[in-house]
Amino acid sequence: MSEHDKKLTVTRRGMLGATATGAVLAGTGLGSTLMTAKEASAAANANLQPGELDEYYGFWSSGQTGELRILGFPSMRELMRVPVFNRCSATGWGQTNESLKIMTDGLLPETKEFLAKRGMKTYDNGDLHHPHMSFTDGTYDGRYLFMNDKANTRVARVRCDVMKCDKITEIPNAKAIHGLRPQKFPRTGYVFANGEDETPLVNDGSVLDDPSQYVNIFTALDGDTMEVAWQVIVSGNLDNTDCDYQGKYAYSTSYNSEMGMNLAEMTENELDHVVVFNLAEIEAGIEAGDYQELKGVKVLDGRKGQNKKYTRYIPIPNSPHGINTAPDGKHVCINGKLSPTVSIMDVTKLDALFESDADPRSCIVGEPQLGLGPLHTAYDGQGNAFTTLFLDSQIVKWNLDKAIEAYGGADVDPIISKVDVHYQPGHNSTTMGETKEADGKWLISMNKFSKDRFLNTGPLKPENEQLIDISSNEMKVVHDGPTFAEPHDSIMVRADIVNPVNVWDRNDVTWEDARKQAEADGIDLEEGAEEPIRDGNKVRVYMTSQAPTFSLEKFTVKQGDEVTVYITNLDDVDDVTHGFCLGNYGIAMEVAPLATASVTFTADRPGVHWFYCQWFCHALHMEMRGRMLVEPQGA
Ligand code: CUK
Ligand code: CUA
Repeated sequence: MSEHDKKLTVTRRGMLGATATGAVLAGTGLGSTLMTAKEASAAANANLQPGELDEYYGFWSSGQTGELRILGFPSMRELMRVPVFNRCSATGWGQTNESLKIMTDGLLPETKEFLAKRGMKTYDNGDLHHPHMSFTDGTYDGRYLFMNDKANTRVARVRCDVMKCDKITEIPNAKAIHGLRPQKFPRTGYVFANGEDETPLVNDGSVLDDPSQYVNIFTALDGDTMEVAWQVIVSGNLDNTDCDYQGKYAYSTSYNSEMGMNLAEMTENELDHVVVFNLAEIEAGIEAGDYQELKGVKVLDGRKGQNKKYTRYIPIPNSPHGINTAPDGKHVCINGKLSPTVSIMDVTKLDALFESDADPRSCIVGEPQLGLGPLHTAYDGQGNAFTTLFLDSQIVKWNLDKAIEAYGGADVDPIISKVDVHYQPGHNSTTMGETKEADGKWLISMNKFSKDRFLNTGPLKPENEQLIDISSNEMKVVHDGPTFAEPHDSIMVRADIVNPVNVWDRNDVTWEDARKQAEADGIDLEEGAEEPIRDGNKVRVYMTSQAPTFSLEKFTVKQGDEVTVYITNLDDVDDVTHGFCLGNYGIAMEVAPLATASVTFTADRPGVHWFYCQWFCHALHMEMRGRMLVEPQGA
């Protein structure tokens, strides 16, 4: 691209940015398409040239699609989709034995039974809202990503070395895991998970339409084992959650302190609350035996009025939603949703609540009015906060210290600027913004509606994630990014923190079961077997793949056999993934470089069935195929 062309690109992009901020600029007489040098450079940075790499990884929720997505920032290019709670046609997630083990191991026995009656091994849908990375000492450490499933009450973990899900835990006793955050200090540690929907504590049908007996559950998992560490019964439902930089407290918003069952009941009170969880007191309570054991989990009672030191309830104006700890390690913003305010909580004042039963509101040190529908707040690490205003379709930039001074009576306006977004933002996130290393470069506004921003795709339209340059006081929208159903939250992580491998380690635990079975059969996974191993009506086929061939051009089984195909990819070249797709059998899976993958099915269709490599791997990729010969029953 010539210098001249580059300038043209920059200018066009800059004009789009100026149009997006037009409404704000119009009133100031600055609404022209002329760009300052600074604007041009910010816009240019967001517009990477071919072959240039991004500065940040974006880890993206996909809502009801049930997967995790990886984007590059600031280009906003989608780099990868990582199936988690969903069934994936490309990778075989939800069909391979390796993925089914991960998807079923952590299910409750009652769920396995329920699904088996429907002919299912696991759920094939999920609703993934909140992906967050593991922390060490207050910042991302690149080990794991954790995420919730609101639809089927689960928490999952993705390994950052291979970017695959390795654990899924169904949470007992609770219903609808929504808010989720990893412990920031000293490390993760705990993964905190909110139960959103209230149900009877033992939900076996003995209590039905008697909401006075419903409870909500807060859960802490152990991020290393993915087992539930403990649970606390609370009053009111739980929405979003976060924790401090000191390792002492976690806290959750509740939009329904009334425990109402319909809209009118749920929004009746002027004040709902934030529940604060005292981690040391909870651990002491477990030590002292102050719990009941329910479905194998130690459950403590932290309901309002119990006056135990596990929880405190802080009144917050009507239906708070997002809760976000600032990088200063001291302040926490609680977003009012139905109230135009954000309440600022000072975590250093929480000790007093537990020690001296101080007024629960004494930890609130600011409550600025910011606009209509505040949902979530992000930070720049320089004392400023960015709050999404759902109803106003704006992001408001404001100063924490000034808001605190104003609450103390000073005549100062904490609001610095506002920018229009398109349209109706839910979450926003900033680069490294939920860590103590927040760097104040970029903000993403995750807008629920895109309306007219893209070519019309019919009644179902994409969401619109807008990239905003926050390097100066005046925020600039520099890019529109359409996304499909239906991201809620995202994080942006400095690229040097995330270092995935290019090929698998042959000793990886993922195919431990395959390795054990091969050993029992006297077979080397890395060599495969020339003939299927028969064990009654169970048949095991061991193959290797090396571009452009499978080690077997054909194998023969009998109709009705339960066949397991194991494929080990011997190509230790980066980006040479093979696949195994068995035509008209509904079978397909990914076999990544140096990985083993396996799939089990019943060979109930007699005849000749071609399998092929469905991952384009070589000039002779089309030729990478073979036959499964199924002898008819009785032959
Ligand atoms: S929640 Cu969706 S906009 Cu599930 Cu984090 Cu606030
Ligand atoms: Cu191997 Cu395509």
